[in-house]
Amino acid sequence: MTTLRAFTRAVSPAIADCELSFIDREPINLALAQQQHMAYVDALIEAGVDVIALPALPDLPDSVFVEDTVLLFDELAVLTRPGASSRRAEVQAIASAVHHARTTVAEIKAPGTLDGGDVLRIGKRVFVGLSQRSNQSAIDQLAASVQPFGYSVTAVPMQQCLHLKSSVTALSDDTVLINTDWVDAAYFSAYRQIRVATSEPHAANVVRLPGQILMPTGFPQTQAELLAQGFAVITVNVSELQKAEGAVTCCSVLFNA
Ligand code: CIR
Repeated sequence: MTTLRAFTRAVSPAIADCELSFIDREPINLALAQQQHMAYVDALIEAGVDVIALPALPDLPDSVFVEDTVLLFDELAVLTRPGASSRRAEVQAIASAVHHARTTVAEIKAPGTLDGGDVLRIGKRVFVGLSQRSNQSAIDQLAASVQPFGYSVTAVPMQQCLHLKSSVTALSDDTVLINTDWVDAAYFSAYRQIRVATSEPHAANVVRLPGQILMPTGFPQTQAELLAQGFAVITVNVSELQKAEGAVTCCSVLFNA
């Protein structure tokens, strides 16, 4: 049986200086952010995930959002080159842990930029947001790295939110949760689509765990819809991380051990 493993990284004490693109800056309660992050990690552990908890990086405000720094496929890892230059040192910080996880490690190089939050993998299909953070050069580099392993890569233009996974994530191999105001649903026509409630535009970012979906608190209508559709749902309060424009996928990199 394969073990599901995850990298996480503790909240940086500098999180107040995080990058923000689509939301206004509000004070972040650091102690609460740390507590909420610990509860998030506990939820992963409860769900049976083997968590590799990396230490906080005091000089890198956004480093809790490990998802953006590396993509982990079964066959290889791909170190990213984040679109925000303030975040590039986060990649070096995770590289040695990544080399323990995978023997083949590719890297996105300039002029490519790629945030892991823009990469949605469903089986052998890889959708990549062509966003403010991720560009065509990186998508071409990623395709060259993963196509030999049988993956197909599709660029998905999007403008209205930070990352592709702000607008769509997978609930299962055949179903996505999607905000069609932020991404063109036609790209996901091969999947059954469950739409977020119109009053909950930020609800599409959820983590698919074995047998259950992890989502933030505060999206009761979307949560009820998932339950009605037969998904088991667990929730975590990540209010302070949301003020840093994070959500639930961004705080971990899940991979098969
Ligand atoms: C940023 O703007 O880069 C961070 N403040 C938030 C990154 C969130 N990452 C993600 O959803 N994958």
